[in-house]
Amino acid sequence: MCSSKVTGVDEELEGEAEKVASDHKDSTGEKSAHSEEFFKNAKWRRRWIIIPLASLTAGIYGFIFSKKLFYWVKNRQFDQQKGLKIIRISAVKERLLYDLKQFEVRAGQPVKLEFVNPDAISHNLVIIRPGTKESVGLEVNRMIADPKQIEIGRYIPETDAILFHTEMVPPNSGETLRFIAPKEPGNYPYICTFPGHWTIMKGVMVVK
Ligand SMILES: [Cu+2]
Repeated sequence: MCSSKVTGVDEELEGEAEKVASDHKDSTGEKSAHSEEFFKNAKWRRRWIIIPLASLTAGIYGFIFSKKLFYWVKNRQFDQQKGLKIIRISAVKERLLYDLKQFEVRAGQPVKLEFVNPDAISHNLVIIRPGTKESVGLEVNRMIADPKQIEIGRYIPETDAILFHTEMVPPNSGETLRFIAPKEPGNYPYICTFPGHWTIMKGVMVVK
């Protein structure tokens, strides 16, 4: 009798263990299904961020590249023109001067002007209409009095007197200007509009 009672208890315990095991199995299975879903969602969330970001980056680089390619082709076409005049002008180190004080071009001639600045400060090269040196110079002086313009540091006044110009060229760099010489013959001054330079840093483009 005693033994049958023990057997009964054993059976009861075995049943409980099986139930616990089965519960555990269920809960583990559910948990793993949840985890899978979570990781799947995270993966998609990452894709939804990465895909537009990658597309945007590719678009920006594509735009920059196509713009550079456009100007490269345009400049190449310009440089292959018949009768192209190539002029090279350099700023003179520590002298506030250009190394070329005068050059000649034909009216309507394509001109490629390579300006280099080996000096320790910035310079530019601004080609202006005949007889406007003083008025452009005074405009530049006015700009120097404006702290905002000094912060911008460009010193290119808004005036019809300016025909062609480089930007302010930093030390040890250069900029190339490409333009068609004016049709009107005359003496076209070029000046540097860095504060205080225009009165001495100058030259003349003679159009014949
Ligand atoms: Cu200068």
